[in-house]
Parts: sequence; C-alpha cells; structure tokens
Amino acid sequence: MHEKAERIKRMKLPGEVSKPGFEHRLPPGQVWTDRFPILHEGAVPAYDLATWSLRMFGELKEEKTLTHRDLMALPQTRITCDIHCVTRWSKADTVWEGVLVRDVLGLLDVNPEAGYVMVHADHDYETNVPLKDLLGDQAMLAHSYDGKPLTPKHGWPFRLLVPHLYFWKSAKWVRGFEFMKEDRTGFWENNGFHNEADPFKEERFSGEPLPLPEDEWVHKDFD
Ligand SMILES: Nc1nc2c(c(=O)[nH]1)N[C@H]1C(S)=C(S)[C@@H](COP(=O)(O)O)O[C@H]1N2
Ligand SMILES: [Mo]
Repeated sequence: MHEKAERIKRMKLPGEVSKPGFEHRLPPGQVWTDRFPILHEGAVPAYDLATWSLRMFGELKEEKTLTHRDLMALPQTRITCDIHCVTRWSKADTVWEGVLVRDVLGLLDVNPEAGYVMVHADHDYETNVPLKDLLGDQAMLAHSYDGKPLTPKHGWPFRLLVPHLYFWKSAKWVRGFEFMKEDRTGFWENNGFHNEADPFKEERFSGEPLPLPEDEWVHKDFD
C-alpha cells in the first residue's frame, strides 16, 4: 500500500455519515459524506457564454469548436450516480443533467485509431481517459447539479462527469477534448495518481511518492 494512501486513511473526514444498506456501493477505503467538497488547483474561472467554446481536436477527420449553444441543442440527459474522490469521500445518489459524451461524439468524425482522450480544462488542468470510458450511459458534460445550474466552483458552465472513475478524472471548466492514438498522462496522473483510477479496484496512486504537502488533502471548502 502506498504511504500516502495510509496517511489519508487515518484522517477523519468532515461531514462523514453512515449509510446502512449502502455498503455494496462504497468502494474500499472510502466514507460517505452528505456535503459536497470543493477541490481544485488555482482560481475559479469566469466565462462569457457567448465566447465560451469547447475545442475538439486530434484524431478527428475534422477539428471542431463547439459553442454553448451547440451543446445545449443536443438531447438533455439526467442521471443519478455515486461519486468517489481519491481523498476518501464518496457521495451517493448525486443528480446531474447535461449531454452524454457519446451524443457529443455524434457531432464529430473520430478516427478509428483514437483510443484515448486528453481532457483539457481551465486553468491548465488535464486528465486522460480511455475513449471507451466516455461512451457509457453516465459519462457526460454536465451543466446542472441537483436541479440547478452548476456553481462556478463546481465547474460552470460545463464539467466532465465520469462517475465510475475517481473524481479527479471529472474535469471542471472543460475546454477541449484531444483525441489520441496513444495514452498520455494528465496533471494528477503525472503527480503520483494512478492512470486508470477505478475506485472499486482502489487505483489511487502509482508507485511514485507524491510531492504534496499534507494539507493538500484537507478540504478547504464545501457546499
Ligand atoms: N479544471 C479542474 N478540474 C478539476 C480539478 C482541478 O484542479 N481543475 N480537480 C479535480 C479533483 S482532484 C476533484 S476531486 C474534483 C472536485 O470536484 P468538486 O470541487 O466539484 O467536488 O474536480 C476535479 N476536476
Ligand atoms: Mo481530487
């Protein structure tokens, strides 16, 4: 077991709740919370929807820049899912609305060799996800949480949501998808986090020690 994983397991998390009957939905090493922690690097960006865009590039027949209006014109999907953060909190039955990534891909002509996506987000955040993990019934570009537009801190106007992977793969303030033949690691994947990030396999860390100070793991903000 990675030394950092041992240390975060000893921390008492704020807002920890017990949820009898939900044990089979709780990945190993996680605890349930009813709060919604806010975690990111850097400042919360501000946007004008008239100029906000999502750049789709890389292994495509033709690069495309999608506007807010392009995405809102796609079928709107509502999902309920559990989310799991590598800092050990999980939150059950979160409700999101947005557009499924596979519906967005319907606007594109993706080359058959593309197996991976580098998700680009503000400010200079990147995370890599296999294309197949984006094709399911729950991977979406979400614009609403719990029946209300996303707050700026949670990623307004659009965040990626890939609930079956640890939450660092769910990039807030998403600005581009880069379709790739070969996998490449993103921000946290370069900083000691596991490349695949399946919470039920406890894929938290790679073998490398994390150069992060202990207080990076203490939640600074909640909803
Ligand atoms: N653009 C961007 N997206 C990001 C991050 C970030 O630093 N920048 N942090 C990730 C991490 S580590 C987590 S745990 C979740 C937190 O999402 P939340 O603040 O809505 O709980 O956002 C992910 N998406
Ligand atoms: Mo995180």
